[in-house]
Amino acid sequence: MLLASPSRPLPFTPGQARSASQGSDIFADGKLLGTVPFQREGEVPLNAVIGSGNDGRLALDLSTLGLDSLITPNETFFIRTRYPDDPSVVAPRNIVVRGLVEAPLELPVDELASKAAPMGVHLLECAGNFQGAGFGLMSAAEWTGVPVTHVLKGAEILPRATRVLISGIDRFTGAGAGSLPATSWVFTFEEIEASGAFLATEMNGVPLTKDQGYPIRLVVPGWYACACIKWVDQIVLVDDTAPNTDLMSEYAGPTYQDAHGPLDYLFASSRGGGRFGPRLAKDFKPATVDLAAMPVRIEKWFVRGEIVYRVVGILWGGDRTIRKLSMRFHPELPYEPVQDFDHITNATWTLWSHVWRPPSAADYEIQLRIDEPGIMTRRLDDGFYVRTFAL
Ligand SMILES: Nc1nc2c(c(=O)[nH]1)N[C@H]1C(S)=C(S)[C@@H](COP(=O)(O)O)O[C@H]1N2
Ligand SMILES: [Mo]
Repeated sequence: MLLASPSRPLPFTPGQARSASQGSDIFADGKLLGTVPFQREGEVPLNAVIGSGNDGRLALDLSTLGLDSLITPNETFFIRTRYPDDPSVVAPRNIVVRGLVEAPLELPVDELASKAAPMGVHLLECAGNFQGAGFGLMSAAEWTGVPVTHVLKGAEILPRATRVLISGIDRFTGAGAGSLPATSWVFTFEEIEASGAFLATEMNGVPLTKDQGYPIRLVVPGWYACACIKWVDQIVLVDDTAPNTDLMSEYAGPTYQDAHGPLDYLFASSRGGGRFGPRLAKDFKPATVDLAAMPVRIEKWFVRGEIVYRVVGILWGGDRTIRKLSMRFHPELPYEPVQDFDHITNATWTLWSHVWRPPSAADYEIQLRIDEPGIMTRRLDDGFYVRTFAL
C-alpha cells in the first residue's frame, strides 16, 4: 500500500465534524495516518503552470480541499489556455458592442470596472476536465463584475437580433482566423438573463490575472467554463443565422450537443483538427453543468484501536439542491447513502465525507449517484468521475 503524507491538516474542525453527523465524532480522538493515492492519475503536475499560450494549463490539486479552502486562491485557480503568447496581442481597453445595433458602442474597460459589484462565489469547470489531471480543471472564486444585461440595456438593439456573441482578443492568434470571432460563444437573451451572466473584473477581490482573462472575462453561472470567454473585447448582436464558433464546436461533445442535430458536420478549425457540432449557434443547447460528485481524498485513520477510512469528496453543478447522495466502492458492492452531506448551494462545490470500514484489501472504484427524480446527472452516470485506488 502506498501512503502519501497529507499536505494539509483535517478538513473539518472537531466542532464542524460533530454537527455534521455521529459518524464524524470518532475522528476527534483519532490519528490521521495518511491518504491513499488515486490510480490512473498524475499525468499532469498539479498546482503548477505548464506550457504557454493556447497550450498553457494549470490543474488544481483537489485533494487539499477543506472547509477553509473552498475558495481557490488566484495563484492556483485552474487555467485552460494561458494569455496568448503572440506579442502583437494587447489587452483590450474597450469593449465594442456592434452587429445588429443602431450604432456601435465603445465601453471603456475602466468604466466597467468602476461599476462592478460583488457577484458571489461561482465554480468554473472546463468541460474538458479529465482524470489525468486529477479532475483539477475546476475551481471556485468570489467574483466582482457587471451583469451582461446591464451592458445590453445601454445598446440600441435592432428588433431582428436574437442572440449575443461574446468574443475575446485571442481570435487574432493562430492560423486563418475566420470572419467571425473564433474564441467566442453565442447566447440567447434568455440564457444571459436566466444564468445571471456577468462581465467579471475581479476574482477574490483583485483584478483578474492575465491568464484568467484580464481585464474582463465573462462568467456564466451554471455553465461550463468553455462559455466563460476571457479577454472580452467584443459583444456582437446576431440573429438565428449565426454559425457556431470554434469553441462551441470544440466542446460540442463534452457539452452534450445533439450528435444528430440539424446539419451536423465536421469542418476544419482555425486551431487545427476537425470539430463537430450543429452548424448554427441556434441549434446548440445551453452548456450547463449537471450535478456531479466525486471523492477528492481517501484518509486513513487510526481510531480507538482500529483502522478506519474517511472518504472526503465534493458535489457541484446542477440547478437544484438535493437531499441524498449515494456512493458505492465497487461495481459489485451496493450503493450506500453518504453520511455527512448537506447541500445548500449550486453555485459552488459542497464538501461531503463518509466513514468507511473496507470489507477487505482490494481494488476499489468509487462512483457517486443521485437518486432524486428529474435531476440530470449525465456525466456522473456515464462514470466520468469514477476514481480508483487500491488497499
Ligand atoms: N478568449 C478565450 N476565452 C476562453 C477560452 C479561450 O481559449 N479563449 N477557453 C475557454 C475554456 S475552454 C475554459 S475551460 C475557460 C478556462 O478559464 P480559466 O483558464 O480561467 O480557468 O476559459 C474559456 N474562455
Ligand atoms: Mo474548457
